[in-house]
Amino acid sequence: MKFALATANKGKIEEMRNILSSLGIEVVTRDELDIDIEIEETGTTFAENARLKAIAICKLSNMPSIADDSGLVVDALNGEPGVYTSSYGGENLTAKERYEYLLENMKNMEQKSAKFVCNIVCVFPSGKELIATGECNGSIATIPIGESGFGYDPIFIPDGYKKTMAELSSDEKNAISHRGKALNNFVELLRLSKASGECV
Ligand code: ITT
Repeated sequence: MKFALATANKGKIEEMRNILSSLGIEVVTRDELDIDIEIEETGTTFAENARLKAIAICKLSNMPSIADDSGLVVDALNGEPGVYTSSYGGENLTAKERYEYLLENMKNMEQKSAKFVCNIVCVFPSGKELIATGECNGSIATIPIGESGFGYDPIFIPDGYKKTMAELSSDEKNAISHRGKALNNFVELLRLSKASGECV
């Protein structure tokens, strides 16, 4: 079975494709399907937004569709930017400008703890839905370091590491990341639902 990926974010697409192919799941992207639409993320939770994206792409592709909604939850900022991570600091900023804005807001905060959260929702043409989550705990760095990954990786230090997510190789990141965990959980659910004879 082939799955459509509902994300338009190139960093996510690369990671999702690598992780899912290592788990035996083949995916096609929106670009490959020639689907060019803006999906409004009007939900107030990661799960709601992932569901909106998966439903939209499932309708257009008529394929089982996997959506990722994710973000950075910072304790000292009362959970911000959370579901608004992709637009934190305003519209039309670069990824670098967004994490610089976050670093500025964290400048005088002693508490640096944070986590990346990922919700994966898969919607099937039958209407069946699977949802899986993953989290990666860590802390916010004082200065950005590293070139790998995307988004806020240069300012996020995973627990147990002395380097940022952007200093890890893609395999190292995928093994511990919120997305890696959520996708592993999703594939486990998919296998269970197939094994139990549920029609997907
Ligand atoms: P799609 O909706 O098309 O999937 P998006 O970038 O808008 O792409 P989200 O609404 O889920 O996706 O926004 C999540 C943001 O959180 C994303 O833009 C990144 O800035 C950040 N983010 C999520 N996962 C990340 C990761 O692994 N490393 C760094 N930043 C991440």
